[in-house]
Amino acid sequence: MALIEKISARKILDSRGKYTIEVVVQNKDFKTVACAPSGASVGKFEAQAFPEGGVERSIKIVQNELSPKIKGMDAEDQIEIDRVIWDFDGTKNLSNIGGNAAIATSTAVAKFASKSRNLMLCQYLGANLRLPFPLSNIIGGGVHTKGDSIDFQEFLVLPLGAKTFEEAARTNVMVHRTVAEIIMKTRSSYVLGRNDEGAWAAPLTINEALETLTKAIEKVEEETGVSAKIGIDAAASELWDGRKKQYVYRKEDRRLSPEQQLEYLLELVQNYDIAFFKDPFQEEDFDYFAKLVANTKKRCIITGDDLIVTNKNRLKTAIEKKAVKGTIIKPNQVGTLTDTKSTVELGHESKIIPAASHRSGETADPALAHIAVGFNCPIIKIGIMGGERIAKINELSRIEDSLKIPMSKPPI
Ligand code: 2PG
Ligand code: MG
Repeated sequence: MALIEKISARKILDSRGKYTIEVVVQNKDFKTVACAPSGASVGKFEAQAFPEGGVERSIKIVQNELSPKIKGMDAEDQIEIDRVIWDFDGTKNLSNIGGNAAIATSTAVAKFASKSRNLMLCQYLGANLRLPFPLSNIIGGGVHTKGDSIDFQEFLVLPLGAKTFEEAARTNVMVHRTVAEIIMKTRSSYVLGRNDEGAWAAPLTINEALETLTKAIEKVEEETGVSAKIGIDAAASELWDGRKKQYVYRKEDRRLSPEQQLEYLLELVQNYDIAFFKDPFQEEDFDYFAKLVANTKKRCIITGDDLIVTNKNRLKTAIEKKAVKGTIIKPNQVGTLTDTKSTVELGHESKIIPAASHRSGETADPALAHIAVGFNCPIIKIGIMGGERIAKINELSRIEDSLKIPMSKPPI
């Protein structure tokens, strides 16, 4: 029994300098805190992060209205508490209380229960624990990067050859560093900066980014023997012009119909060692996702994020239509840990790979590391630079050290 006596909330800054919410759950013996992240490339079907009136309004609602409803409940009754949150909100997208307040409350409750049992959060959340492979953003563009940036949002590394989490994280750091060395060799007058997720904001075309990443991965593999693959996040909803029904590549000055987009993506997957491809089409296009899955000859985890938004019903549709091989798991998209878990479970049952994921606006809360391990996600999409990302990476290495659990089976 972990009796909740009080829930309070306050505003804090996220890694982009925007306000978000942290929620504190306490009784006279101890207290736990959880913080909510925020996205920039936000899916249209996600929970609404804040209600009208913003973070201040969320805080007032949590303290004055939600807190009395949860007070006196047992933090181990996660399902019940999450139901209270939904019933109290009364909308489909948590727009009254705000998805960020909901997930921070839900996560703080789980932390509270785990603390009362003296367990790490991941141990409290699940069994047969394994460590996830970190999928890290190395070269970035899209809405996470200022200026005339690359049209795709992310070029990532997935170190599937790593035998331990420590080795996996080190590989990603080395690839990040090596990419900068390669870029600076040919563009020595350029000042290389980092974007919202700590990826290099480089003046490259999509092909140049892929060539650079390929070289860096090969070089690191030569040095360390650890093999790694490429990931891409096209964040295609951000490229989509719904009126003209085209994907607009501003930097490369190209417009592609969905059919041309399909041909282009198949060509990329054929030409590069891409093992993970997220959001290749806009968030409503289950059919073209399915065409990509059906026509991809290599093993590549075609993954929905904005398409599914961690929502079980949308994942069901994607499964029926054979639209994805992987699904991004972002707890704040769906608002509670109970919902997050049931989407992950549907993924597991249907052989869809769940990849736990950070948001571009993050906090130093390490909870995502525990959620990835506790819910058996074989991949965690997380940056390898910046304190708010490293908080999760370091937490995973602490989990590795203290629980001595193995890596997940490579999902591909
Ligand atoms: C994404 C995320 C994280 P955002 O698109 O997957 O990389 O970005 O939080 O802006 O949606
Ligand atoms: Mg996004």
